[in-house]
Amino acid sequence: MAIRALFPAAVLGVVGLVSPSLGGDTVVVYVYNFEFSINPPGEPVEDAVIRQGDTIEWQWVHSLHNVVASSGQAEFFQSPINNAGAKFSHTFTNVGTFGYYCSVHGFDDGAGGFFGMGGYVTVLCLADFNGDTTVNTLDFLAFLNAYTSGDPRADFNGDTVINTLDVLAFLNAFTSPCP
Ligand SMILES: [Ca+2]
Ligand SMILES: [Ca+2]
Ligand SMILES: [Cu+2]
Repeated sequence: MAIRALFPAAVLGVVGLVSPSLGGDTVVVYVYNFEFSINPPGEPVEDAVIRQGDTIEWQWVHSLHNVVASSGQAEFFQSPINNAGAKFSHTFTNVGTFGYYCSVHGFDDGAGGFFGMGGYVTVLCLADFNGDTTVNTLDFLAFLNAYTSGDPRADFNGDTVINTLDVLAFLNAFTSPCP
């Protein structure tokens, strides 16, 4: 396509795309003895990286843990002390990295972090298409690359069709200040 021809293949080739979707999705974080992770117990412990408007659903694998946002942050959430099988959700509208902890096995450090059992949720700006926490022309290139190659992530407005409305939606996000 003409748009692709504007950019050398080598440039497009190095643009990485982060897997998370573009808002409105739910990402699961497992709660178990004594970690929070997007991977189940026995697999590497990894914090969630989502985009504005996505929801984290914590799922309890083991009992007697809770989820409490560290104090002084733009996002607040707190679950009861739950048992295995429980679920708790929070939708993130602010961009940034948000600490949380289990008040049974950890505590608030008073600065957006924690001691003991805790984790972080990183929320990326919608226009941060390559997921490097900065919105710049690389995101524009990454979007164009996805668009011209028919990558499902180019369905920026989420209507299941990739067309010029997605370009407009991306440009709108790209030119809007990221909250
Ligand atoms: Ca970026
Ligand atoms: Ca679309
Ligand atoms: Cu705990």
